[in-house]
Amino acid sequence: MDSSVLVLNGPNLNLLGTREPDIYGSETLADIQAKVERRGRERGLAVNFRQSNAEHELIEWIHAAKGSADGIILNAGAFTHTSIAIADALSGVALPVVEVHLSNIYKREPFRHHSHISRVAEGVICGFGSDSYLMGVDAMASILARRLAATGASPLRKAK
Ligand code: CA2
Repeated sequence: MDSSVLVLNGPNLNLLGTREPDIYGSETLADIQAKVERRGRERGLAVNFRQSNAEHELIEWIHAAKGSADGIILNAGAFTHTSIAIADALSGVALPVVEVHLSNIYKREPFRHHSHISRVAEGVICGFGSDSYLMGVDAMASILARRLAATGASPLRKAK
C-alpha cells in the first residue's frame, strides 16, 4: 500500500498563474497539483493536495492528518512568516514536514527571511518554482522510506 502525504498550500496560492509570473512562474496551482500527484504516484505516495486562504482551516487539516497521512508537505504562503499557530499545530501532530516555496525567500524582502515553519520541518526547499514541490515529494519519499526501514511500519499504519 502507498504511503499517504498531505500537500498543503496557504493564502493566495490559488492566484498562481494570474499575476507575478516573474516571481511565481506561469503555472496555475492546478498545474502544480497534477505534477505533484504524478510524482507522488512514481514515488509510491498517495497525494492529498489542498489550498486554503484561512489559517484555521489549514490548522484543522494539519490536526486531521494525524492518523490519515504519513507526512505533510507545506507551502504556508505568507503564514510562513507570521503563524506560530501553524508551527504549533505541526509540532502537535508530530508527522514529518517538508517546507516548500516557489521563490527563494532569502533573495527577497527581509520580512520573508524568517520562517516559523522551518523550526518544525525536516528540511526546506525554496527557489525552484514548481520543481520545489517535486523535490519536496522526493524528499518526503526518502524520509518515509528511511523511517519504514528503521521501524518496519509507517506512523499511519502503526496507529491502525
Ligand atoms: O515562494 C513562495 O512559495 C511563497 O510561499 C509564496 C507566498 C509568499 O508570501 C511567501 O513569502 C513565499 C505568496 C503566495 C502568493 O502567490 C501569489 C501568486 C500570484 C499572484 C499573487 C500572489
